[in-house]
Amino acid sequence: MNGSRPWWESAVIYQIYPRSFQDSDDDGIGDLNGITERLPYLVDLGVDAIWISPIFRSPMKDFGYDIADYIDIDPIFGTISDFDRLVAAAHARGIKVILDFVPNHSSDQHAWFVESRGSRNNPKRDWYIWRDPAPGGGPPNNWLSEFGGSAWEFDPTTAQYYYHAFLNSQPDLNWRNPQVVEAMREVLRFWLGKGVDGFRADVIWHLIKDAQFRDNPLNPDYHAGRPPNEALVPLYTTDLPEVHDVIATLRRTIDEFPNRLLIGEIYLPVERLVAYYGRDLGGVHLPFNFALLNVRWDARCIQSLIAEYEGSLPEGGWPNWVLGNHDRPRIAGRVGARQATVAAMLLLTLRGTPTIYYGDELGMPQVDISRERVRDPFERNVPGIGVGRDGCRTPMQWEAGENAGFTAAEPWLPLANDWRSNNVAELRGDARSILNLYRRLLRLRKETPALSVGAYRPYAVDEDLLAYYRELNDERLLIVLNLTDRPQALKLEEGAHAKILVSTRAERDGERVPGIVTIVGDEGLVIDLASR
Ligand code: TEU
Repeated sequence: MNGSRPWWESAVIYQIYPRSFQDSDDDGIGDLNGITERLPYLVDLGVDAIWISPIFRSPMKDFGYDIADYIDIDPIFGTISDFDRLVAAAHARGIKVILDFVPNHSSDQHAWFVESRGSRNNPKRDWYIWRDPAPGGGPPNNWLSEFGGSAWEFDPTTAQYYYHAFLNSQPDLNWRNPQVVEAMREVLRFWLGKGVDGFRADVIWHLIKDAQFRDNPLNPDYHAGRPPNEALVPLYTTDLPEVHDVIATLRRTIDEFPNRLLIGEIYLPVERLVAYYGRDLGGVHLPFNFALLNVRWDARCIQSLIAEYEGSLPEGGWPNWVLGNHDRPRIAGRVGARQATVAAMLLLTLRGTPTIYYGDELGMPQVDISRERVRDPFERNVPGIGVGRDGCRTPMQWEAGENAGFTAAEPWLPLANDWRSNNVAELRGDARSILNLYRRLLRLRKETPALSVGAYRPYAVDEDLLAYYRELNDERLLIVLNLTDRPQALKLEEGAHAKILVSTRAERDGERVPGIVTIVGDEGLVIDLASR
């Protein structure tokens, strides 16, 4: 259908947070065999690829984003043979597998770091970032950790500090050292050789730090209630020009294998984000576009961010959209259950590769986590200002039975309150459910090239209503999204013979629409304009 396009341009990615998807061995934590068991669900849903958050050997201080061995599976998740079985089973069902690659930092338990901290002159010393104390004592400079406090940890064995952008158990690797680069390329080759279809690279804009270790400037816009690291502008710790050379090297490694995808996790304003496509598109294929995670839920704001993003893409750079992930509040929590259906239609009708966060297809809520059940180290370090990430990581809600079918044991995080009614089994049987909306939209995307790869063109916008075209050859679709709970009306172009293909309210599917289309509250429509 799409000729020579790479597979990810028309694909839909589904993010699995493996601890919370499906437990197969009754320890209350999800695992690889659990994912394998649930592949039929993903096929029925209609996604093309899964990205699995880290499954590698780890002390789990940051739930897998602290890796102690890049080429082994953590026993909590299973074994290498479980992994091989998962990849084979996914591929047999036409589902691609994307792994999480965490290059910026390892665990302090990684053999490389254990060696590095052992002595000042050991061969791995320069694999991490070691500095003397400041002349008067104390940390070498003012750099702050994302998870609170100084980014420097004093190590008494050698009386130097090491740098950690996140937890002190997550020392940053030194990407200015070519041996580190080579070791990490070998890690990529290991998994690529096992047939994985790509990687999502964690905090890739962090890889290179200022060679002179200059202090970061104060952030004049900082205010209380924001995470403490935002008191400084990360001028000398992130998004340095040299990072693009490192990424180009990683990309060349990916390209040693055919048809593999490199996604970069990058939180930056759009004009700096798009630089990560790289010179001559030799950077990451998809720099994750997180603009929808923070946008005000207002049609004009959304339209202008789409316009800004579309207008900033480099020639040939393929767009992508993200509505939720394991670090940010759930979409249903942000905009409410009803608007979550409109958000789903937005995500799946914009131009570019969408990533669905597990459970958003059920409208899973943002869960309030009581103090005793907090697991997230970010919340523990910086309590009480709402940075906690547990609330968007609660177990997948499969059925009305014990623990929602997620586990036979006590789940590692509590289930959301609504699991008895809001679960896959229940929603799959209800034609009007958000789950079936996701399924219908995914099917329509697959059948309609205008939706998956067609052009985007704005049609109309006011505070309440957002409308845009998706077009390819003689296919013309109009997407109309009502961002309010009040009815709206929209005049179509003259002479249109229009038919509703998908409504967020299933009962309107197939309805013919006259010159003026009415949209009920919290409704979104995909309208076929070419049909006669
Ligand atoms: O997150 C990167 C990141 O930018 C975080 O600081 C994010 O802003 C934060 O979680 C607040 O929402 C990645 C991973 O996705 C996250 O889970 C890890 O904890 C972090 O890197 C360190 O590896």
